[in-house]
Amino acid sequence: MSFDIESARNIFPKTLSADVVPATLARFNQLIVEDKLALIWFAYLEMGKTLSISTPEPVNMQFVSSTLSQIRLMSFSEQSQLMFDLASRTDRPICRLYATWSVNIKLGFWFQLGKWMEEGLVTPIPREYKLSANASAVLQAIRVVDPGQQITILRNAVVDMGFEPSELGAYSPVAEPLVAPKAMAERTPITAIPGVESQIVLQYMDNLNANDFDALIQLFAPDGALQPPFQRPVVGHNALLRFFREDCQNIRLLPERGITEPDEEGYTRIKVTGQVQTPWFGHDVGMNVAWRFLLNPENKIFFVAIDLLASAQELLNLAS
Ligand code: ECH
Repeated sequence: MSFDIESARNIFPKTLSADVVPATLARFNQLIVEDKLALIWFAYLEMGKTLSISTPEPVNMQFVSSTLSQIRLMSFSEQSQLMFDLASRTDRPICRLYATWSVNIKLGFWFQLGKWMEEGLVTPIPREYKLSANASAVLQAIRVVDPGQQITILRNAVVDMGFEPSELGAYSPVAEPLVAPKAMAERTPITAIPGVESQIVLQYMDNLNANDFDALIQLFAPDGALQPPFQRPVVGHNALLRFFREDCQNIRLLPERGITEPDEEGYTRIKVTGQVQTPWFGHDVGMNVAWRFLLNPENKIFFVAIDLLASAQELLNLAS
């Protein structure tokens, strides 16, 4: 039996991913819009006490700056309405525009609004706002998960706002400008991952760490796929290149250990566990992840899934 993408998704089925993330988001999505916004605000303030978030580079904010200035000029009630509409995915131009932005642009947009809310320049969430019992329970659920899971919940809540991209029609996606790949002399290659001999896997990590997406893409089979945490696989070189350029700049992969297992018909399964850092939080948050690779007989990546792990103990689970 040769693999297809659906069957490849099931390699290393004993990997425990952080199901608490989609479960908490599903509960969040049931809340009324006022509660959603207030809950994110309270979660954000609480997390800000232990984690520091990096200010986005001005060049990355150039595409949202006119929208942000427009919002600053609005009255408080217009600003509230706008946030309400974004969170409830109302059909209005600004929500459609938001849907064309890459993940990091959306996060940068809210980052700036959050700052202005703190400064009182954009309507704040009233301090006396009382969350419903359901919303308080969701906030409590967020408090008790690890920081990597907390920021993933926040990120995914922000991604889903605005408007349904598949209903936009033709549009040009807006992403941060591309940074140049790191010069060879400045790279610190990953020399070894215990349990993993494959040069392809090491090169995958090194190229991603160096923002060298053209080299990275060459490691994949033409019909190869990558499945980000809690998402459907991204399939084929064009879609992968677009995904890497839009969503994967300046992330840091810190693989720790792995296991290699031959499969049928010349395929090889490799599982690696370790940590990932996002430029938003740097060293403050190490997300515990697994990479589940399936290499084809030509030694190309046919499939790789990235899972956010249920717990730090899962870093040691290399069972197939
Ligand atoms: C305020 C109140 C009103 C409503 C809103 C507000 C603002 C909220 C803000 C939230 C900011 C949140 C942020 C979250 C950042 C999360 C980043 C994450 C990154 C994970 C990356 C991973 C990468 C994995 C990958 C690997 C690969 O090998 C292949 C590629 C890839 C408060 C105003 C909304 C401002 C900044 C979770 C796991 C390892 C798949 C990418």
